[in-house]
Amino acid sequence: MLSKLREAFDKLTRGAADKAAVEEVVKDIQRALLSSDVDVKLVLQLTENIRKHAFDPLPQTMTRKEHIIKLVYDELVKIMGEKKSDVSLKSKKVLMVGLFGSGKTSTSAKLARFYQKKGLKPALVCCDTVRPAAYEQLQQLAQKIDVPFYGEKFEKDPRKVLKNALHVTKADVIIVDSSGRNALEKDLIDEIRDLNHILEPDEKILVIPSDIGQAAKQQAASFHDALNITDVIVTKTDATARGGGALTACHATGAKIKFITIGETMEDLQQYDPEKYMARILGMPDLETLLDKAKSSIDEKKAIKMVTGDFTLEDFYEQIEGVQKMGPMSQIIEMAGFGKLANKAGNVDAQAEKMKKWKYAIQSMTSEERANTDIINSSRIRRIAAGSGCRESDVRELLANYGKTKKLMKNFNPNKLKRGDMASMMRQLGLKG
Ligand SMILES: Nc1nc2c(ncn2[C@@H]2O[C@H](COP(=O)(O)OP(=O)(O)OP(=O)(O)O)[C@@H](O)[C@H]2O)c(=O)[nH]1
Ligand SMILES: [Mg+2]
Repeated sequence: MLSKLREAFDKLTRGAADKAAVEEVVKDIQRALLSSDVDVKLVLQLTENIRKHAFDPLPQTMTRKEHIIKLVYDELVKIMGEKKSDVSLKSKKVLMVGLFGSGKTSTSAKLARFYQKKGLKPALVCCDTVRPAAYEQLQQLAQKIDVPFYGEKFEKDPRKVLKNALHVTKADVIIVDSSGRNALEKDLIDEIRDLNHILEPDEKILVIPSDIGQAAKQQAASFHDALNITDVIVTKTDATARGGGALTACHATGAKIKFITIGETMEDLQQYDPEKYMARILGMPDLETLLDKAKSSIDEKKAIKMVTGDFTLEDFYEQIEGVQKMGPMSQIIEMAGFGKLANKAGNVDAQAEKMKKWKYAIQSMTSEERANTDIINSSRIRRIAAGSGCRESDVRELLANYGKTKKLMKNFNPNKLKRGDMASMMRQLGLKG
C-alpha cells in the first residue's frame, strides 16, 4: 500500500532530520513503493530525486517533513499527471482496453454517462464477442442511462461488429468496449490492433484496476506496443487504496490518468485530480493543506523579488498575467490584508488582448533589451513592433507600465500598505478603471 509512505514520513517528526534520518526515510519510501508493486527501476529513479533535493533550503512556511512529502508528491504526480485531467468535449471515438475483469464494460457506461451529463450525445458499442453475457451487460447499462447501444449478439468477429456499428451509429462520442482475457495472449493483441485500425480512435484508454500488482508493467507495455495508449483510467479505487499498479502503468505507457472510478453506480466516475487522488492513495486527507502551503511559499519568493524592485520585464509580464488569473499578485494583495481585491482588476477581455500583444512584444526583444529596457530607443521600438505585429504605441505602453511598476515596487512594503495605496497602484498599472 502506498499509505505505508505515511509511516515513513512520520519518522521525520521524531528526532532530527539529519542526513542519516533522511536516508532511513528514503529506504522506507523504497520499501513502501516496492510493497505497492511499483517496478524496482522506477522506485530507484523516484527516490534518487528525493534524496537529491531532501536538503534543499526550506521555504519559511514549511518543515523538513512537509518538504519531503512535497518531494514525494511531485515525483509521483510527474508520472501519473501533474494537473487535473483535461477532458475535451469535442466529438471523438474512444477505445477501451484492459485485461479480464479490469472494469472496461462498466467504465465504458460510466464514461458515456459522464459525457451525457456534459451535454454530448454518447453511444456505446459492444465489441466483446468472447464473454458470454458481455452483450447483455453493456446493453442493460446503456438502457439504464438512456444511451444508444450497438452490438450483435451472435456475431463472433468483433471486427465485423465494429464496422457495422460505425455505419449506423450517429453520436458525438462513440465508446467501444473490447473483450478481456485472463492473460495477455497474442489473439487478444491482434484483435485490439485490428479494432484500433478500424475505429481510428482519438483516445485509447487502458483500464487498470487499483488492485493490480506487478503484472501492471508488462500488461501496460504490451497494450502500449500494440496501440499507443493515450490515457489511463484507474478503477475500483473505493475497494483498495493501492495505487502502485497505476503508477507503473502510467510510467510504462507515458500516458496520464484521465479518470478514476470510485464505486459501482453510473455516477461513480471522477476526473483525475492529482491532489485528491494522492490524498486518497497515500491515506493523507490533509495533503491538500500541505500543498497549499508549498504553493504560497513559492508566491512569497516571487513577492520578495517583486518588492525589492529586482525584477525583469519577464517578471513584470508574469505578475500582470498573475493578476488576471488571481495569481501571485493577488496573493500579495491578500498578504497585505485586502482580501480578493484583485477580482476587481478591470475588464478581463481587454486586458487579455493587451497581454497577448505585450507577450509578443517581449518575445520580439533581444535578451539584452529584456535585461535592460533603457537601451530600447525609437528604432528598436520600431523593430520590436514590426517583429511582433503590434503598434509602436503598444510597445511604448508596455515599457512605460513596466518602468512605472518597477518604481512602485521599490517603494512597496506590504506591511505598511494602506487600502488607498493599493487601489492607486492598481489604477496606475491600468488594472483598475
Ligand atoms: N466497487 C467497485 N467495483 C467496480 C468498479 N469498477 C468496476 N467494478 C466492478 O468490477 C466488476 C468487473 O467490471 P467489468 O466492467 O465487467 O469489467 P470488464 O473489464 O469489462 O470485465 P471483462 O469484460 O470480463 O474483461 C464488476 O462487478 C463491476 O461492477 C469500481 O470503481 N468500484
Ligand atoms: Mg467487459
